[in-house]
Amino acid sequence: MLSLKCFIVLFVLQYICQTTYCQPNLKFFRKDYKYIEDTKAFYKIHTLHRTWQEAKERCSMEGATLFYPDDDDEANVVINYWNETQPFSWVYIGISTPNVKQVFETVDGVPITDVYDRWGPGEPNDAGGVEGCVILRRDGTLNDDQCDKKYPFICKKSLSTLEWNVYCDIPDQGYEYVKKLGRCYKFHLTPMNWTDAFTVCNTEQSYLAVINSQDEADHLVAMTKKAPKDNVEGNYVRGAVHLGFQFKRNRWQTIIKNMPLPDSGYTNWGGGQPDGKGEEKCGSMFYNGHLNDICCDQSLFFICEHEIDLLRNSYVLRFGDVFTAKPHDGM
Ligand SMILES: *[C@@H]1O[C@H](CO)[C@@H](O)[C@H](O)[C@H]1NC(C)=O
Ligand SMILES: *[C@@H]1O[C@H](CO)[C@@H](O)[C@H](O)[C@H]1NC(C)=O
Ligand SMILES: [Ca+2]
Ligand SMILES: [Ca+2]
Ligand SMILES: [Ca+2]
Repeated sequence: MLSLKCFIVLFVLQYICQTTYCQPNLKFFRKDYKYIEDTKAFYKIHTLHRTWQEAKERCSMEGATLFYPDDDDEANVVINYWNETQPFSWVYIGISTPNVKQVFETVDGVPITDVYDRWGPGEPNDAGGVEGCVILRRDGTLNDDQCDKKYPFICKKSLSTLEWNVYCDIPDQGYEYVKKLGRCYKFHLTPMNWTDAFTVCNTEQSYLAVINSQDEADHLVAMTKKAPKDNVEGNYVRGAVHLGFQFKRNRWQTIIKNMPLPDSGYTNWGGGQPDGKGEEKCGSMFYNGHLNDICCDQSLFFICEHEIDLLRNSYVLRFGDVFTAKPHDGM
């Protein structure tokens, strides 16, 4: 009975989604990606040089994959965009030799001959016997190169693989809808400094989480407890997560409308905090929910908060019930 009701509601929801409310959004992935209609995909040119492996991981972290051209048309379209926006001469693409030397395949395991294999003159030459990763030159030709060199790269997300997080009204499936609070959160397991964390939340159409009530604090504590963070290695500070407040204009304020922290609804500092004496200008929360000031350059886990636009998403109001079901139940 319940599942039939959910089925009908979800069906209606999807219908509304397709015809009115969600349409403008369907071609949105993240703020930092550019949609190109010709290839029906989103791209981001990363200017920070990374090794091939780092580049691949970076794209994956953004919910995308390391770009490689599917064919001549896509190579042209993307190089054209690259020519218009960035000066560098080559980028890593998602093609390497993961298994056998000189046997090139894409990051998703497709032989290079099934996609784009316009090698430059004399390539691939496996120079020095150490070239296993492929770069694309601006003229459209490929070269095998050393995987630990650092190059810019391009990430891609095709429209057809874009899933919509119906609960949160964004594509990122990493966001979890919290009914009690009427909004969504994502715990980020890649530690970053406060500034980078702020930017990452922003590109996900969200903001570095701001606690506005004890309920919200309790939820962030529970989320932090649950997050599979114990095996994350690296040089970062354990025991606290970045949050959206900072010391600015001689006071602690949230990043939302620069609201003074005491007006935010939650000011439960940890014992003795803030203790940075002006050195620690960024906001964080100890795993137990108490607030802490911390140096902005310290890497920590962090939580993004996403508000759902109730006006555009009026079905949330009308079909509030639907949120007791999973998005794909009965579909
Ligand atoms: C991009 O620029 C390169 C070098 O300036 C040029 O050889 C190439 O034809 C251009 N490609 C496209 C698709 O605009
Ligand atoms: C944060 O890290 C980035 C590198 O990811 C660096 O460029 C930036 O200067 C750092 N910011 C602070 C405040 O430490
Ligand atoms: Ca080569
Ligand atoms: Ca909040
Ligand atoms: Ca402190």
